[in-house]
This record gives sequence, C-alpha cells and structure tokens, in this order.
Amino acid sequence: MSETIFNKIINREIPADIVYEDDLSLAFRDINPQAPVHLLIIPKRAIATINDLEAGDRELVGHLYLVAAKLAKEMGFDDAGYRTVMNCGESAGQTVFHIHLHLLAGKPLGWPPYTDRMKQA
Ligand code: DGP
Repeated sequence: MSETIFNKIINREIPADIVYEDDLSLAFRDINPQAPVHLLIIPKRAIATINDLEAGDRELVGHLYLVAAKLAKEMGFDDAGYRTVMNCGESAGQTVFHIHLHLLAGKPLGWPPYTDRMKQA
C-alpha cells in the first residue's frame, strides 16, 4: 500500500495537533474541521479502507471506538453527544486511504446526511 499523509503524521514528519496516542492509535485534529471539535482517530498500522479489514483487525477497530469514547469523556462532550464516521471509498468521500474514524462534536449535527435535495440530483 502506498504511504499516505497520515503515516507522515504518525512519524512526526509533518505537524499535526495530536490529542492522544497509544501503542495502537493516534488522534489528532482534522485540518479542515466540520464541527467545533473534529478529531481523526487512526490506527498506527495503515489499512487503506474498511474493505481491507480482516478478521484479525476486530480488536484494532474496536479500539478506535474506545479511544473515541475516552476522548469524548475527557473533553466533556460524552453526554451532549457526538458523531463518529468512517468513510469508505469514493462515493463516501474518502480522500485519505488510511482508515480513520472522524469524531465530530460541539454543536447539534444534522441527520440524516442524505437529503431530499441530494435524492433529486
Ligand atoms: P476522508 O474524507 O474521510 O478521507 O477524511 C480525510 C480527512 O483528513 C479530511 O477531513 C481532512 C483530513 N486531512 C487531510 N490531510 C490532513 C493533514 O495533513 N492533517 C490533518 N490534521 N488532517 C488532514
């Protein structure tokens, strides 16, 4: 798999606002935030897309969600609520091919994302 910008962030070759790190994962602020809080939680081991996950990745993916819940609690928006999203592929708008869990919080978030306007397009 070709290296992505997220590998460079993991290796500290380019800067990022890192908010959490452990042996398996890294969390940092999205460069183009879509909410007052917009974090990306990534595995340190590069996996391109959800389609590339294998049975042995169960714990790793679960770990990303546990990190999301931990950060939500520590940052104080666990009760107010937040959204986690992992885009897969072109139609979902995935642009970086190293899986990442978006964590969005800090304002009421619209739902559903597939609006009537989009249905007509
Ligand atoms: P996605 O569209 O799901 O592949 O989301 C990729 C996200 O990654 C997007 O919201 C912008 C963010 N991003 C891309 N390049 C960088 C970067 O160099 N630094 C940071 N902090 N975020 C980045």
